[in-house]
Amino acid sequence: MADDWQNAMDHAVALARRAGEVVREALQHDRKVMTKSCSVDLVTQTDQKVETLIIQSVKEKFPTHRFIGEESVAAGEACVLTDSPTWIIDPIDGTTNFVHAFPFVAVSIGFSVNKQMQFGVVYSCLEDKMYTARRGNGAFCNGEPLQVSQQQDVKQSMIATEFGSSRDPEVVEKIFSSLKNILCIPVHGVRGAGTAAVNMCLVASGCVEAYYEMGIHVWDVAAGSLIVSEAGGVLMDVDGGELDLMSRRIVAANSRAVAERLVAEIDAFSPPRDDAPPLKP
Ligand code: LIP
Repeated sequence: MADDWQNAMDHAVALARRAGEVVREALQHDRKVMTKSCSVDLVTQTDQKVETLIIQSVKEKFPTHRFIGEESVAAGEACVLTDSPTWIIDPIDGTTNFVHAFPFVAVSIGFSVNKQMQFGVVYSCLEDKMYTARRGNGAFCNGEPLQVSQQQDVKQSMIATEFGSSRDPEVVEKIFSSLKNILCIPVHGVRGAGTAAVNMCLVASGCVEAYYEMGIHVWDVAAGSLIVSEAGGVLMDVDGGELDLMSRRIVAANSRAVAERLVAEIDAFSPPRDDAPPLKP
């Protein structure tokens, strides 16, 4: 069975590279933008094209596997994680960046079995950085091993986060109060690449000590979560409990000390879960 997962991972890496070519090409002349849940929740034809490319290819090679894909869920498919081998796909993580040609855009492919991530692939396609992790085998960027930062003092740390795509004033209030609390610890700085997947790879690479966000989705963080833990990092919920990939909340850090210090400052809220049953019309 182990070899099967390695085959699947090799296929994921090849697909992420092919998807990256499509994204780079589209960036030159095909950024027609549409909206999803609200006017700032963007999608493009390229998101849909790349997701279809990945899912069709995986279906041919691994016909029994299941999928959770950002655009398939937006089109009405269920977002349920079962024990079956499941590909969790964000065809373009950083769609807003893509629309504005802000140069951080990633293809994110996670693979879970028995609700446990087995491998994660994040291709930051404009930087040509291929981040990979296989459970128990470490994390890599373009084949070079990754290691989280050894900094234990949050006051010497750089933190990554995002503002997300909700403009609900209560949500924005909590995002800003968390940000203010964390800035004023004080930390060295706060950054955001505009993609959850790349932010998590920056934690794995030791460039930032931690990343937190409320409002992300399972496809944004599934692959990155394994890349962080295989690089020696820790994952938890924003309340300090165990990470639940469907809860739309995450802290990914180099150490428990830094993660728990951030948790103490986060003004938490609970967005509707990714696996919540659809609202009745
Ligand atoms: C986006 C992220 C971004 C985050 C948004 C959103 P998309 O993903 O990765 O960093 O702030 O909440 O989920 O929509 O570009 O795949």
